[in-house]
Amino acid sequence: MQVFILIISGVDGMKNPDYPLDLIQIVRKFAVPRDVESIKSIGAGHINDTYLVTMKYFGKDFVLQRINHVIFKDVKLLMENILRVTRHINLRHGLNPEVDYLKSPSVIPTVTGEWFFKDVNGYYWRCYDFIPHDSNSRLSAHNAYEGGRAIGKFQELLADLPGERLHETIPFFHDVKNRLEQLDKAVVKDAAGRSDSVKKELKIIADRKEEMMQVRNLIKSGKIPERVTHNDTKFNNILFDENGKAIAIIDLDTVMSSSILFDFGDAIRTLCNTADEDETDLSKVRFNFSCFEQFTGGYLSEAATLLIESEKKLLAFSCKLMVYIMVVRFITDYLSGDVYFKIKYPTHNFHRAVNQLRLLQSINENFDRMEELVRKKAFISQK
Ligand code: ADP
Ligand code: GN1
Ligand code: MG
Repeated sequence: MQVFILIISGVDGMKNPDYPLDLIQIVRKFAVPRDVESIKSIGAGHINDTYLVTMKYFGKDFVLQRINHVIFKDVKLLMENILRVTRHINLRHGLNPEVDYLKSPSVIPTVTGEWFFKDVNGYYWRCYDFIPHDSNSRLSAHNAYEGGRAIGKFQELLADLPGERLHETIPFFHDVKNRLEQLDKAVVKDAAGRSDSVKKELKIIADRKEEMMQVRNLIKSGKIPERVTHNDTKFNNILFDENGKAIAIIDLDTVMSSSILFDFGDAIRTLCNTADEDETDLSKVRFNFSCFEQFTGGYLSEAATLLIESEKKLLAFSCKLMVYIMVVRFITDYLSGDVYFKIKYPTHNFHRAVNQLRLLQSINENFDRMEELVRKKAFISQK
């Protein structure tokens, strides 16, 4: 059986098209066999629309995605980044599959040799090979270790990416100052008339601002180096096999030059939350210290030799920072009328923000032992 995935998005300007989507005609634009068995929507990503394209006889399946061009404004540059990154990882994997175990999806060209297809309505499509994986993988200490290993490996594999700096597909993506400015604007504009209802959350955000700006200043000053990083390391962007082994990292739209701290912190944000980011019962939301321990061990098993002392020292803090940034982004989107993240009900973004605030509180309660653990595992000197 062979499968293809197609991705479609739900942001303003990217609503479901008002014409019936003839997915088979879009699949036909790509250099894949003609024996398509089925095309069905898959995945729980917040940004693109993804379809699995199953083949009858070919023995390999595909993924078709509609790229969110409202968020990723220059699809050509975006695909240039993805090609460079996937080719580099797959080349290294091909040279040494035992050591460089991590795969990345290969981009399938169109029949005319392009890397994406623009339809008559202005929507952009791309096709990847489907990486068979365990679609039911659940969070566990073992997965956390493997997840850490995969993120560390990803950074290590890309540390020698030749050529120019990657294109910035979303400028200032993890720049907390930028995110706070966007929030301020959303509060003033109050497009959805919701500002009054989030006063408590805005106060918590303001109270923590100074603490969160510190890392940004270290990055700007060059004390934290820029490296090729993923920038969206949430759990469902890491694929595992049936034995819980991490086999691939997907969702490469945000691979850019940035700090490793964001990859570490963002992975912990989802891998070490005892509940899902969408959980509304806050009593279920806690920081899972043993998953943190496992993730950190796995991550350092691959990345330790890459990192410098200033990065290691901030690993624990990066978890607070990434959760804080997500609080700011979810509240901003809620105030803006839910124009960025896909939602399932009107207060979804608000509840995501509150969930992340609860997680932040739980991280604070665990922070001393997180720092202690990182110090031991990363052999940071006490000075
Ligand atoms: P989004 O940006 O919307 O999060 P992703 O690229 O993460 O989109 O894709 C959404 C989901 O589709 C993933 O979480 C995964 O389940 C599935 N998926 C995407 N690409 C592949 C692939 N090449 N092989 C297997 N599954 C994939
Ligand atoms: C989005 O695309 P997805 O669902 O993997 C977002 C991330 C957020 C995440 C929150 C390009 O990730 O930055 O952390 O939602 N991706 C983009 O769940 O904005
Ligand atoms: Mg994703």
